[in-house]
Amino acid sequence: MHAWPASEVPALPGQGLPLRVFDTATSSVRAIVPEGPTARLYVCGITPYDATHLGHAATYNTFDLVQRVWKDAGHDVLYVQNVTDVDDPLLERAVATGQDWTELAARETALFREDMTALRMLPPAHYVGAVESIPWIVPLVKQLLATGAAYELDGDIYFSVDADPRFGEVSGLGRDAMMPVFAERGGDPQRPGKKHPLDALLWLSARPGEPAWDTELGHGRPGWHIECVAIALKYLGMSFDIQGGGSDLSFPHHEMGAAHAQVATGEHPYAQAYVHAGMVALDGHKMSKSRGNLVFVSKLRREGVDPAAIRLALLAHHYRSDWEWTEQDLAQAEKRLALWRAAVSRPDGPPAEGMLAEMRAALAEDLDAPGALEAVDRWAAAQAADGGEDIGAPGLVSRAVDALLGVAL
Ligand code: 5CA
Ligand code: ZN
Repeated sequence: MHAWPASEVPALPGQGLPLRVFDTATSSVRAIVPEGPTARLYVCGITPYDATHLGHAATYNTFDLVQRVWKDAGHDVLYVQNVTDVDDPLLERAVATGQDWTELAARETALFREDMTALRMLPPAHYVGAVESIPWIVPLVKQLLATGAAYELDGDIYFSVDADPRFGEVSGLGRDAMMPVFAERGGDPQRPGKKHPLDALLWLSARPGEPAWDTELGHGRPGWHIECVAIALKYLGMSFDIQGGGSDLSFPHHEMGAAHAQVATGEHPYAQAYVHAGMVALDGHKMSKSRGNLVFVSKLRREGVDPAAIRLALLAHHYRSDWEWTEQDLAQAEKRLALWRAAVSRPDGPPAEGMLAEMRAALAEDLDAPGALEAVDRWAAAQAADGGEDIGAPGLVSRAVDALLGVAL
């Protein structure tokens, strides 16, 4: 499917620093060094049964920063994102609201594109739906069956977690700790007949009233984890640089994805690093479509909120922290945006090269966006205090804020 239009990334003088970022698998901040000129990034996309909320936006903002740091350091970026356009929650919502599931998915995906465009998130080179990836999922599942890593149960096909000696490496969880999380996040540990309770669905045979496709695996539809693996392997190959998503995806989704891919290809690792954004909450609970405690990006936009202010509100929190959205977040971001805009609208100002260096240093060290904002705040405060005579400074600040933070002043 098509992605959304790219906003231009202005060129900056000099070059940014290599990216260091927290990798869940090693529990450490590590330098992520792409093998060649092109850095490869896969970010898990939405399940399109409801509109984009601020939690989604915060997660996509995180990986937008990753791309901006890489580009600033001289890399090309090959970015892939999926859309889980057939899965249980989408089908359940369609039935509950009497809608056609394809129309629901198409409408919410279109709204997501609009939100991403408004927020100036860089688009993926390949934006791929689960449905369109079925032709690559089928051979991958066949390969897992052939190696004995997958088995059939009443027409469904499961991945055997015992087939991967490295299982647990991504999340760092032991099997006892995995159990309740697996049950909470779409797994079926109780199903009788499974070889291990943690075994994950690769393929579901057709259920009455649900969509299904005729394939060599039978009449059915794909499981969730294998969808992302098939898309990532098709467009990025093994050992791509970063597998990204929110922290709720580290287990089971990214753990299973790594296991599926490593067992199917016989290669390791699936990704060089697994990077996870913290969860955004509202009213004391993680914002989630199933709970319904949501603030939608599109609703804020309709109310006339400047998307640049939404983006600044997200950037004010470090990507790894869990945080709660309040009205204050937006009010502070609007105030900051107004100050910055006033500062760059003057014909000259204090030199900004130091600010650029500080922004680069902050972002390269585990995407410290709050640190980058403070660097701009300091420049704006100096501008307000006694101005300066560097006629290039306001333009450089505008370009730096746009190129590195995706905020148009
Ligand atoms: N389609 C799958 C991934 S393959 C999925 O998880 N879809 S989603 O719509 O539920 O979430 C999309 C992305 O937003 C995921 O990376 C998820 O981790 C992230 N996300 C969901 N809720 C929040 C939240 N409250 N805060 C931060 N990120 C969130
Ligand atoms: Zn995914």
